[in-house]
Amino acid sequence: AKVAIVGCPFSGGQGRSGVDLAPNRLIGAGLVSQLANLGWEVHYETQQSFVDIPYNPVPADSTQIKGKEVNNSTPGASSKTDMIQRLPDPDIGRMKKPRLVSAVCEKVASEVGSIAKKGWLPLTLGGDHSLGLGTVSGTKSKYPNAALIWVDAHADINTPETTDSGNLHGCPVSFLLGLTGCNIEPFNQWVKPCLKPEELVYVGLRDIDPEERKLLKANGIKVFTMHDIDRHGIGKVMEMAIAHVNKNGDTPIHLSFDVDALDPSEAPSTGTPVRGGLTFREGHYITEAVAETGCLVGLDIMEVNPSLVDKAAAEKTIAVGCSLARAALGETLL
Ligand code: DIR
Ligand code: MN
Ligand code: MN
Ligand code: MN
Repeated sequence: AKVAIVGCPFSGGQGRSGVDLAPNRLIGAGLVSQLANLGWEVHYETQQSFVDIPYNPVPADSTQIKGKEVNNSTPGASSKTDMIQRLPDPDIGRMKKPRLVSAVCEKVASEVGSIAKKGWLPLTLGGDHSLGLGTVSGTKSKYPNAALIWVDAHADINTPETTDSGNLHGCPVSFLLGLTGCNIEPFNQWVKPCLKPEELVYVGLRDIDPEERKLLKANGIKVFTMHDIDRHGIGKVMEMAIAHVNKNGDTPIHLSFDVDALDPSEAPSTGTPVRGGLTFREGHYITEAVAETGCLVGLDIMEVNPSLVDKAAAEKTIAVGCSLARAALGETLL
């Protein structure tokens, strides 16, 4: 079987720089040979320059000089990035960097879609979780009935109207569902609401905004919180989660894994850590249970930020990111 790694050095969906360093660091930790050792044919050219688009890709605290050459290229982006005249990307309503996030996600959707259409498994390395709008759109372009398992401390289901932070990494799911307020430029130029509420299940939630809570309930979306995991155990929770979206055992599954679902003791280097998260084994059990279905058609490892905390924390978080990817690709199955 073939896996194609899509490295997305992108941080524009939230406010902390460094999450764009993750793809290179995950690759540098040996992910390509690790997956090859599992028997996969691994395709990885170089990380795509998804940030080579004419909007300012740098964090809000960096200088943006309109009409001049800007010498603050994102690490990992090609040097020609420096020559691009960056257009301003002012907020639209509450949304921060809407044009940049939309343009990057559109490219990711096209890349993931074309990999899926070749019958390969796309493994997207974030970058922040706004990219999930791109990856799931790509998966859905090949598999319209695909289910989505979203593993996260957060629900990422704010709409442009409900988001308090304005950070689009808190909003990808609402665009996929086509919730009220999401039919908005620039996203409505390409996003197809492609996900039905019953095709979605969450695992690991513990930090849900009040408006998100209302949206989850109003749309009847299945959620397994940390409380549910405590009550039933991860084995039963994954049995119920998979049964919910994969009734006949033949539904294609996209797994989008935000490493902040793990407890900060296991994945400390991430932008929005929340205590009380998944243990190392619970996190791996989730990926193993999905691997066991044989239905995995898309995988994301998101929100590793190697610039946060310290070197040891970054290395630990990178290692667990690689380990989750391996487990999802069958490492621990007999
Ligand atoms: C919050 C936090 N719900 C927001 N979301 C995060 O900004 O919309 N998502 N951190 O990963
Ligand atoms: Mn997330
Ligand atoms: Mn999260
Ligand atoms: Mn996030």
